[in-house]
Amino acid sequence: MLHFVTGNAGKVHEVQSLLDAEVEQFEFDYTEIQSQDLREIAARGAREAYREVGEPVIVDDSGLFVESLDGFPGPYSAYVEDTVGVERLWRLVEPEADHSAAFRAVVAYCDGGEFEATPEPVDRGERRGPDQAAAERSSATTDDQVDADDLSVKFFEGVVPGEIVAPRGDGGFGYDPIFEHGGQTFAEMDTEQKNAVSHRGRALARFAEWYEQS
Ligand code: ITT
Ligand code: NA
Repeated sequence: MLHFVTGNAGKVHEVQSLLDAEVEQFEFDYTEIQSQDLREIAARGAREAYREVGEPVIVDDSGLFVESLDGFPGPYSAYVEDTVGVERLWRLVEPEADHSAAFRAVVAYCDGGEFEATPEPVDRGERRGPDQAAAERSSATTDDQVDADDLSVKFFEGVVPGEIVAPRGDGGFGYDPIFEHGGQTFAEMDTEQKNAVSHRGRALARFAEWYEQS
């Protein structure tokens, strides 16, 4: 049985809607280290939770990165939602000329086993300039490196670009009312529509492709 480690019911709903595999929510308060890196946070959570439950686990660490605020709130998105709130984040972005933003999700999987690293494509960067190759790497929507730490963790990432707008819609959770993609806010989409384009949906689709054939 796959355990999804989270206290966030909105995430659970999206994961259960997307994955064919049976998933059980596992509420476990893992150490959320202060880190700029979603991977580090997710990997720590996956290792701790695996040690606790002894069965396969996934952790989703995600965040909203606003261009004009240099990527804020990013890894601090949960803290900012709890303190400042979604409406006031919109007020902060409203006067800015550039409203562009991205949601990012890292799904970390741990089952106590070891995973093969996927080899880098041999032609990476050959037909592209170094700047573009670097940009592609930093905005990579797929990545499945292996952490060299004690317990192996496999990562699946998803990114979705959008715009910060005045709140609209009552679906979803968190920052969904102020994140617009393709003319609709995430809070105006149903779960399937959101999963088809969202950061979490993209990361989970990559995870599912790997998990269901392994
Ligand atoms: P767990 O750590 O227990 O999984 P969390 O809500 O604390 O739940 P994160 O630490 O990953 O999750 O923080 C992510 C923050 O970004 C949190 O404020 C979420 O509400 C927000 N967020 C993440 N994905 C989102 C989405 O799809 N739509 C809206 N807000 C999202
Ligand atoms: Na959290």
